[in-house]
Amino acid sequence: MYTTDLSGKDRKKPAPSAAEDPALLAAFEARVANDEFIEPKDWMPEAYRRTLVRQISQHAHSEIVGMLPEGNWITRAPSLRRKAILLAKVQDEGGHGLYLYSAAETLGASREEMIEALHSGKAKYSTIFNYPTLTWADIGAIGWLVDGAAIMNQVPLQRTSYGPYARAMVRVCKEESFHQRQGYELTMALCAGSKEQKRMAQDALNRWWWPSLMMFGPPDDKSPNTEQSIRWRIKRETNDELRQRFVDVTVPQAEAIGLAVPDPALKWNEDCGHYDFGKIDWEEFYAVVRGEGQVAKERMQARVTAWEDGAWVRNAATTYSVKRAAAKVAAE
Ligand code: BYC
Repeated sequence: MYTTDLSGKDRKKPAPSAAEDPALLAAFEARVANDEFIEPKDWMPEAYRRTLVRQISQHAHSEIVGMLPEGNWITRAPSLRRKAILLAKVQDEGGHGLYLYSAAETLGASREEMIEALHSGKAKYSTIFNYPTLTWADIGAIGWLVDGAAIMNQVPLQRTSYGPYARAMVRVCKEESFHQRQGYELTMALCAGSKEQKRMAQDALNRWWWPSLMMFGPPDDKSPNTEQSIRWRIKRETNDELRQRFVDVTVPQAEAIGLAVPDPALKWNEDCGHYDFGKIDWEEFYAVVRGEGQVAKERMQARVTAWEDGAWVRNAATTYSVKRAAAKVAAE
């Protein structure tokens, strides 16, 4: 049986669904503290459900919008091998979005509601996808840095307290690991190539480094959701903890291929065993969250157009399933 600590403890019987009362709340909190998974039919506080719908749907939107910057380069990949890799990766991201929308649906959110919230600008998605992909080296930087940051954040989510979200993350993390490696391998190839190719790789690192650090969210003392989400074991580590781990892992990777991280304040701190790094421009982060990112409008327009152009497919699938159900009833 799955549990969030993966240690095989037996799960208690699901609590009955009922109005929120202190005894149910105490039982729920005890289960979470005991590292048990909460499942869709279990009783849960309304605020826990809302927090999960918010985070999981934002996560799903990020995967779907995140297909756009890389999709932009599929037809311009420099070789068949690179094109096949990029196609597979972008397709994986679509799959991640679908598992995540399904996980949010188990909490009572409808797909239409979530999509409408994205298209109307009510729902957030990761700031990182509001930056443009200017050169082929950006595809390497996205895999290496953006998927690298994503996996740092998602590995702990395999042990998040909500079962469907945690289980979706197991497969997502396996795929993200391939994504990160293909991005680093692409960047390595550029660094081992001509001067101009190495310059492109450095330029991509310069543009994607700081936005990648922002992906982890605001600093802990400015993060309104972290404390409660950690208590409910939705988040297993804080934004700053994960950001620091990303910096510690990624700086040696840059050095190994001869790239310079664009941060003059970056310095190994012997005393604490971590890198110290410079100040993040939080004004830029909040501006991008507000929808002022360089390509934010373009991204949303692309999503709305895709949704509208795909209406006939959804209608055809719905009509077919109604016909099949009717035929099954008629045959019985
Ligand atoms: N961008 O209290 P906080 C991928 C918002 S895609 C925009 O710390 P929380 C990939 C936050 O929502 C993977 N908004 O919030 C795909 C909150 O606003 P609301 C994406 C952000 O939720 C394709 C407010 O700021 N990964 O891998 O405790 C190609 C205060 O923040 C951002 C996920 O979605 C941001 N970066 O923590 C390649 C991971 N950061 O909702 C790759 C799942 C914060 O209160 N999500 N905000 O209005 C999480 O782990 C958490 O939601 C976060 C934020 C760590 C992101």
